[in-house]
Amino acid sequence: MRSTRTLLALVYFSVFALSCKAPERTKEWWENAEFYQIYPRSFKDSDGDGLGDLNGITSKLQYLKDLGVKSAWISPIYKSPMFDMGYDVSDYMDIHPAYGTLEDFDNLISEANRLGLKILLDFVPNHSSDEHEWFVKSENREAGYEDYYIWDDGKIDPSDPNKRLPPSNWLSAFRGSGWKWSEKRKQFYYHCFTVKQPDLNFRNPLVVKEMEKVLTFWLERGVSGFRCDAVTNIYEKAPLDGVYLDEPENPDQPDPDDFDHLKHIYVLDQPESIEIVYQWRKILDEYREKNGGDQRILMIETGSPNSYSHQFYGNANTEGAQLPFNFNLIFKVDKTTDAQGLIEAIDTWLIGLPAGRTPNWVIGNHDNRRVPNRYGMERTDFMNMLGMILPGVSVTYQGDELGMVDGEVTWVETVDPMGCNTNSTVYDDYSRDPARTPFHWDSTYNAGFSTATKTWLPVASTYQTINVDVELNANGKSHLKIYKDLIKLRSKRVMRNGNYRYRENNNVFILKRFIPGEELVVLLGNMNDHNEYINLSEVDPSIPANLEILIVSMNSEKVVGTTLNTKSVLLKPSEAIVCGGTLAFYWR
Ligand SMILES: *[C@@H]1O[C@H](CO)[C@@H](O)[C@H](O)[C@H]1NC(C)=O
Ligand SMILES: *[C@@H]1O[C@H](CO)[C@@H](O)[C@H](O)[C@H]1NC(C)=O
Ligand SMILES: CC(=O)N[C@H]1CO[C@H](CO)[C@@H](O)[C@@H]1O
Ligand SMILES: [Ca+2]
Ligand SMILES: [Ca+2]
Repeated sequence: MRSTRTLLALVYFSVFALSCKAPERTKEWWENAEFYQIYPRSFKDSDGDGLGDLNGITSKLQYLKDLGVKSAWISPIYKSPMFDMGYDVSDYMDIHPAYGTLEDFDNLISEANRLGLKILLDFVPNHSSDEHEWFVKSENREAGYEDYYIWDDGKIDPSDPNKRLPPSNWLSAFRGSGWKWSEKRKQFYYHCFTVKQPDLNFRNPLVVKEMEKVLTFWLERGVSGFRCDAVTNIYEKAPLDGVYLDEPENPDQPDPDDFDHLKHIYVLDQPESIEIVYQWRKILDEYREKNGGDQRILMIETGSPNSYSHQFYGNANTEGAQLPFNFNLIFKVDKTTDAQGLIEAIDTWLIGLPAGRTPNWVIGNHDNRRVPNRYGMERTDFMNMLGMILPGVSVTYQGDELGMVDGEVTWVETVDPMGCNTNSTVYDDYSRDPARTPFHWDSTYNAGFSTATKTWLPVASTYQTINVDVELNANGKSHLKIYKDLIKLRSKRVMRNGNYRYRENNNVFILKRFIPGEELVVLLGNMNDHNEYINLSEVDPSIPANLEILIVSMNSEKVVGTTLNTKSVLLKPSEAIVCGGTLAFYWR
């Protein structure tokens, strides 16, 4: 057994030693980047009205620079009546007045340029606000705008021929029918999200053109790309002989108003929604050819099956989005997940990943509960380590670097339509507000977010212990210091170009990044609720007897800079550590 292993190892080593000689391709800026999601309403309020704004963001770009992230994507800042917190755009080429002006935006970009940070905007193509002039004109059947949205007469109500019923059983993601009757136009329009967010009709070439103009407008103002919202919703199945087809029911969800009550074979994941991303990529590439500079990029919001999501990357003939978001660590991992479950969640994205494409890891955003609440307080650092040490791109939602926990938002304070569309008893199961409360800068009034008497959502009660100031100045460890150390670690060659393998042993998750004969980085995370011993040499003979401890989780008592004896590693429940060393030879 032993000798075959050694022999195998030698064979692998020689294969890899050879392949290592190949010159390294120069990577584009985004391929190893850390992305940081700014939720503008809650990041920093510069003028004391209780709402975050552009000047607030600009004043804090230095914070992002100090964190070490490469790029920020900003949730919508466009003019909006704010029924879905800006995901209901009433003018794609202007800034929401409470957030600032186009001039403020230009200032933000020039400050970002000065600091070497790349800014991406959220692009919301699937739907506009019903207060957008396109919708107003379309509802009035103004020439040229008639077909900007998805209009239909509906079905005749058998009990009253003067009444109409919705064209199909399609549901809104925010509960209830996805069709809304317009008294003015005497037709229904389709809205996958709130009634205030009518879906645009991308089967109309004029709409496609309008959206291309939006992309160009912001490229010219200096953005480095776009994070594209709800892309899998863009196209619906075209009506058959003028009739929209009903979706089949999903027996797993009996509540008829819940979006999951139907199997979305017609309103999600249509092939045309992939094609349009390829067209946008062309626009970005052409813009770069003409104007120079670094690659402009597309990040795609997709929670669809990987076989669909992976297609956004492009194919042998066509380039697509650089980064379709990978939400598997959000959807498939929670407090109860064991190491095997985690491995499956990681596999789900990496297996079938088209060759040469860059993986990415999202662990939080404004639609899901905070990292400690979802994964368990004790696993907070481990999840940040995982997102940073797995190969490719990491995506952090603002506050996750601090270990921010869900804020407390009462029914009366609730503003998210997903919460408001339910009732005072169950709203907390639906509302996305708890993850959207103001960012914690320091221990002063309103966590240093705003001087207002009332902020748009209440500041979470935890702000005096979880905030930037306290965590930066902590005597010992802090989530924030751990996060910054992880970003520093990412500058190592092994993290940029190294190979990777992950496995588990007695429910301890083990991830290694390595360049054979050169560098090794190992992440260990105990997913048990009891102490666990592991013998790494037994699990992976290529790991040397001693490694240096580089980064440890808050709950660890190990000391950074000391040596880890890998033949006998004791890990406390949920303890996570990152170690480094030299890799003698290749081992699978
Ligand atoms: C709130 O909604 C839930 C689930 O839809 C329902 O079971 C409950 O009866 C409702 N409560 C009130 C007070 O309306
Ligand atoms: C760890 O495993 C190695 C390789 O199998 C073995 O030589 C060593 O004795 C083990 N150490 C302990 C503490 O079990
Ligand atoms: C993660 C994300 O961006 N979610 C958004 C998807 O789109 C809907 C409608 O625009 C928003 O409400 C979500 O916040
Ligand atoms: Ca403000
Ligand atoms: Ca749509």
